[in-house]
Amino acid sequence: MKFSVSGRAAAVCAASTLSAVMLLTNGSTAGAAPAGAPSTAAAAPDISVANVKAHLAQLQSIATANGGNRAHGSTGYKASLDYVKAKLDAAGFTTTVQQFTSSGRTGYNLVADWPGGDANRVLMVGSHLDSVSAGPGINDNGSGSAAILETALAVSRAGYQPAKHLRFAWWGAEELGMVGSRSYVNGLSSANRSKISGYLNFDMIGSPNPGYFVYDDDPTIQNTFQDYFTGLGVSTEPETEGDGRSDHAPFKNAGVPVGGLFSGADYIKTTAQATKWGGTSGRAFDACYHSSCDKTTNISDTALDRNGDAIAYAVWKLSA
Ligand code: DTR
Ligand code: ZN
Ligand code: ZN
Repeated sequence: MKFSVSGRAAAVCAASTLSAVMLLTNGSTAGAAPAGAPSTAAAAPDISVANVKAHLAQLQSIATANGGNRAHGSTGYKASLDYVKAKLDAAGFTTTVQQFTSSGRTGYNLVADWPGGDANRVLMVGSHLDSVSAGPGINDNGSGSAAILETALAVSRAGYQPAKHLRFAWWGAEELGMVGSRSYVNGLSSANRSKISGYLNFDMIGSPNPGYFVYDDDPTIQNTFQDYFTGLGVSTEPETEGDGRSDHAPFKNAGVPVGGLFSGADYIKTTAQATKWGGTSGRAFDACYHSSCDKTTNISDTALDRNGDAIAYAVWKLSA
């Protein structure tokens, strides 16, 4: 079923396993990146932690204005998606909103393509945008959502024109079991799935008592992140307890190389970890995990800053 709404085109892609999926794009076509000082520099820009925190403040305001959360099926979730989409549309991305149904409620994924690059080699960057119903979900996962949004805006500001095609995604209903990302992967043809050269996932990257964990799934992606932290003089640990626990899982199950960063949830920081990373041993990395206190005060600026810059480093490096 096709809609044409004032310069926008909408089309239905193949029904996902959950329900018919509707696409609404902003209509700008893939092609040369918007005019700007073209940059193919290998060096990634600094990601302003102040800008990332400004996005988090917006997500907090949205939750406060919508019953205190941004959960799947809530007005707070859709308002969060509208906020992110507006920033990306203004920055020259081609955005698509995918609808799906889960637990009787409508969910949405936001997919944003940066025009240009090799359509047969797509680097994807994703985070889930939904919170649990208990609270605003600022660390889980406003932190990942805001950091990749700011990275996407940095790509636009730089007029970056990488060899690969860049695609960013904000997933719905991760807290219900990676529903949005699974719907996306299930909706891909095998040809389109094989074009994805890698998927980078960021779920909880600003934990207040942070650890520095790097997904240990794909060695090339893992080494890229480790190189960044080595340059900072920050040691990392492999992320081992998250297998299957976030939106990288559907991509990994489909054979796509995956990686990502994690700053810890309700597990307890050990003495050895506190010695190398600072913070407090014997306490959770994020004591507000899935709680009402997961607010803007529940963030380590240092972890958010370091992880945001690591995301940009990896995007520039892996898309070259
Ligand atoms: N499942 C995520 C939080 C989470 C717990 N362990 C990991 C490991 C890697 C990434 C994410 C997570 C959530 O509650 O959204
Ligand atoms: Zn969660
Ligand atoms: Zn999460």
